[in-house]
Amino acid sequence: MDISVVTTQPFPDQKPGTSGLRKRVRQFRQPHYLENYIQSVFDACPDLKNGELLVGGDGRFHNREAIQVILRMAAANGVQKVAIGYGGLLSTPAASYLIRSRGATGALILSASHNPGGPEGDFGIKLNTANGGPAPHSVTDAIFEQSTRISHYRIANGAEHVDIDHLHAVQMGDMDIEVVDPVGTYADYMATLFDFDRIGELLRSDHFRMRFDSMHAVTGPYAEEILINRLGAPADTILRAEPLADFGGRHPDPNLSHARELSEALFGRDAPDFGAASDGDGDRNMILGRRFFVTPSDSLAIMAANAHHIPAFADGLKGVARSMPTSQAVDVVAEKLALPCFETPTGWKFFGNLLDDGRIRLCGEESFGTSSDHVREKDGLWAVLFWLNLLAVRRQSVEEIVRDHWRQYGRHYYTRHDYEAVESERAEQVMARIREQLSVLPGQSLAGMRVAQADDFAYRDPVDNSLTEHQGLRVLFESGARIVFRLSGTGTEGATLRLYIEQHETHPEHLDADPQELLGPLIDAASRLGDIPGLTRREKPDVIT
Ligand code: VG1
Ligand code: CO
Repeated sequence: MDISVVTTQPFPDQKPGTSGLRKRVRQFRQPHYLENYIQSVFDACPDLKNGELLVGGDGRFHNREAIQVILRMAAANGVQKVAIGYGGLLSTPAASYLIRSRGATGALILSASHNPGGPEGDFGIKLNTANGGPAPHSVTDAIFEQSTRISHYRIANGAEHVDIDHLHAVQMGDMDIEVVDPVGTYADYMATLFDFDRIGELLRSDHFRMRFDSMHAVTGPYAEEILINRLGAPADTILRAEPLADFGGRHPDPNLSHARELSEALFGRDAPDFGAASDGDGDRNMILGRRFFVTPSDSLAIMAANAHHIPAFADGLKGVARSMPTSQAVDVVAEKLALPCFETPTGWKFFGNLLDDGRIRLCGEESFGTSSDHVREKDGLWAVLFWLNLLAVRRQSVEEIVRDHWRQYGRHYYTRHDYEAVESERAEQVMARIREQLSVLPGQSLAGMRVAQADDFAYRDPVDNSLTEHQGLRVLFESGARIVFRLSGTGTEGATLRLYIEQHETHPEHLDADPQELLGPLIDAASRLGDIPGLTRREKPDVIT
């Protein structure tokens, strides 16, 4: 095999964010850009070479080209074996499962998750390590460090284009390449976690209908295999099943505005009983009942309270965790069940140690992410199957289950307001304005509530003792209400300011309010605190979830 050692210059912007390196497609297509990053990964993580490395993506534009480059670089860097998802497709949760079940060294997942795709859209690379989870901070820092002083990369010359559309095995120099089918393996695994007999009965019965929106992203083949082929749901259950390189021109982001057809169906006449959607790479989930939206934070709490109904949790939960901005609904359940409950920074990588150490079995984020110790990623279809299993066992509607939960634990009114593509300097000014006030806020009254504590969230990992600082600014009220401000780490243009607001209501007559209305005073207080309209020049947020 003929190997080139190509001279290159560092790019200053290859710092991975909350979930991998995410940039515009056009940035990724600059000469040497992808190559520099991949070489930095191999240099910073030499262990990836000593075994099988998984490669695949959510099918977005540039996926196939990037896979061919990665194969040639892997061969030139002495990787023993690369396993590729059939057609170049590999969902993030399936990648996590395959790493664990095949004993792989890690995975390169080519995805910018819920960000739009296409030539004008985004591309991204996530690195998962041998435990199946996203690379921890220490690793992503080392990759970034390497990317700032890279001078050469290695790539195989003249290697043939590898056929990734057939299940077969080939060689590139000394490196083995195998194209694998992740779908069947993942479906088999799901069947061990849930009661497929009962879910199948529900899906085949005349009095239950569901819709699952694959958003033309990676979950289409998985949903078809599991929901239709194995569980017997009718064919019209799945919307937008075919993975497309531009996701049909839309954001593969499972929320009420981007999953428009699904929300129209679920909120329209003759609505189905259950609706769900996942994102580009299959790790997120949105859960809907008939004319009813389940907040991701509530979904996590309800899962915790009902885990005993699910075969996988027959032995109990051990503990639970949520990311800091996620509502405290799960904390209340954990307290009642006398389970430890951990609060981690945003991003799945922070759950890894807790899961590996057996301290928790269930965890989630407000951003439509929930999962368990069955993998080391959030898992969209897993969450859908959890809800289906629950509906099959409890024989109640989604709305009844949620309302029951509120009656028992109170309702955590919750909203997230996103100000997208704000000029970075202005977003920093908002954060600085709030940071300045942290020390004087305790004792003050905002929106008629007394502030108990205000801080810049830092997390001490209880397993490896590492400290992660500056993970969001929190204003905590004596009532338990919270305001949180954070800057996103997944955007590709300017900065995205996220404002998270939460208030717990337990009075039986206060369980039915409109969240935007009930939280109005806190939202106004937060907006004033950061002088958001003045500093960002935005009248209102771009996205409200
Ligand atoms: C967002 C979410 C975070 C999630 C991350 C990756 O990050 O808020 O909860 O883990 O996306 O999700 P940020 O930094 O933009 O707030 V995915 O589906 O991209 O892997
Ligand atoms: Co995702």
